[in-house]
Amino acid sequence: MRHDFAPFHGLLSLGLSLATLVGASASAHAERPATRGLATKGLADLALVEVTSGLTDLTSITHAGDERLFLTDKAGFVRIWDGDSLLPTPFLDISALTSFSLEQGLLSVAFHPDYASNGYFFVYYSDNATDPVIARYEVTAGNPDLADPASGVTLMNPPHFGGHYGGQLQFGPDGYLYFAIGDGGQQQDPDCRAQTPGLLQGKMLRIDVDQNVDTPPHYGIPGDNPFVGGGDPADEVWAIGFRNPWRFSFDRLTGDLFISDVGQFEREEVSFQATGSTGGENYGWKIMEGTFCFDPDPIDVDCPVATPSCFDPSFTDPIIEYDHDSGDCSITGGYIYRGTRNPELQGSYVYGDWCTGKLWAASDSGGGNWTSEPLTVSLPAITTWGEGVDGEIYLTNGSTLYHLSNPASIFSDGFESGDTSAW
Ligand SMILES: [Ca+2]
Ligand SMILES: [Ca+2]
Repeated sequence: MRHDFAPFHGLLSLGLSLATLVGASASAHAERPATRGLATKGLADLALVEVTSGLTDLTSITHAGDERLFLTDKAGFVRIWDGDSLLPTPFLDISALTSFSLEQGLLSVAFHPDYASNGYFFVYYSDNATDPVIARYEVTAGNPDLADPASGVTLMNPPHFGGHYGGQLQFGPDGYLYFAIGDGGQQQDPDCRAQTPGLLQGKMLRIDVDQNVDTPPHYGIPGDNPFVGGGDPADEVWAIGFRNPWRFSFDRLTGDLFISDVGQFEREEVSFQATGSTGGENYGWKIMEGTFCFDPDPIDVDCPVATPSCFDPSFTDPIIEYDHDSGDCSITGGYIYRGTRNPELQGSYVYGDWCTGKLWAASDSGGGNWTSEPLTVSLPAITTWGEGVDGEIYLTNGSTLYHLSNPASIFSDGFESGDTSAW
C-alpha cells in the first residue's frame, strides 16, 4: 500500500501481480537499459527559497503574462500571489462545482495567449460527477484580480473513471490549447483505454479555442490535427499511449514539449515531442512502461487487436526514465529552465519524485541522449512546478510555494534580499 498517499498520481495498492512484473522487468532491464545516465556539472549552489506558505493542496503554478503568479488549489480556488502577498480573495472560486479527492479537484489553469486583450482563461477540474471539465472563464472588467464566476462556459466534459486525470492545461507555441487525460485508473489500465482509439483516456488533446468563441462547444478542431476525420480517434486527439501525464510543459524558447508520465510499478518517465511535430505519436502505455515491456506478448486481451506489441518501433520511447529501486515512485515533471538567476540550469529540464522528494536537472548531451544530475536540494511530496513570466521556476509540496534560486544571487540583485520572508 506504499502508494496510497500520492495525490494526483493514481498510485494505489500494488495488486497481486507484482512479483510477476518484477521478474519480467529483470529481463527488460537487460534488453533495454534505462536511458537516464548521470552527469556532473555543478549545481551545488541551488537553493529552495520560500515564497509563501499556508496554502493547501496547491495543484498548479502559472502566470498570466505579468508578474503575478496564479495558483490553483485543488478544492476549487484560483489564488493570486502578487509578488508581495497572497491575495485573500480568490481570483476564482468554483469549489461548488468540483469534486475533491486525492486525484480530483481543480487541477490547473491556463491563460489565453491574448489574455491581456480578451480576458479569457481556462480551467481543468473534476466535476461533482467526477468527470473532467475543461471550461473557459473571463476576468471581470475593471478588476484584474477577480474573475467573473458567471462567465463560465464548458468546452468538454467527457465521461471518466475516477482516477488518473492528467489535468495539465498549456497553450502551445501554435496558440492551441493542449491537455491530457490519464487512463482513468485505477491500476494497469484494465480496459487498455490508452491504446483504445474510441476513448479519450490516455490521450493528449489539442483544440482551437479561437473557433466558436461565442457558440457551443466554444472550441474547434485545428485542421492539421492527426486524427481529423476517419472515425476514431476523436478529432481532438493529438497523441496517445499515456498513463497519467500529470504535468507537461513547452520549452518557451524552442517550443519542444516535455511530458512527464507517472508509471505503474517500474518506471517513471519523461516523453518528448519536438516542436513542429505533426502529432499522432504513440507513447506506449500500457504495452510499454517507459522502455520496459509492461504488457507482455501476446497482447493483453483487453487491448484492441491492432495494438502493437512490446518494443514495436511505432512506440515513442521516453527521453528520461528512472526506476523505483531507491524508493522513488511518482514523477512530477517540470520545465526547461529559461530564467536568468541560475545560469548553470540554462536549458535543463527540472523534475522531481513525489515519494522521495529528489529533484534532478536533465540536459541534452547530444543525439537525443539526456543525462540527469541530482540537485542538492529536495522537496518531498512535490506536487507541481511552475514558471513565472520571467522564466524563473517555482515548485510546491502543496502547502508551501518555493522559488528555485541560487544563493550566490540572493544578496546581489537588490530584490532578493537576505530576508526572504519579505517577499
Ligand atoms: Ca477522427
Ligand atoms: Ca511511455
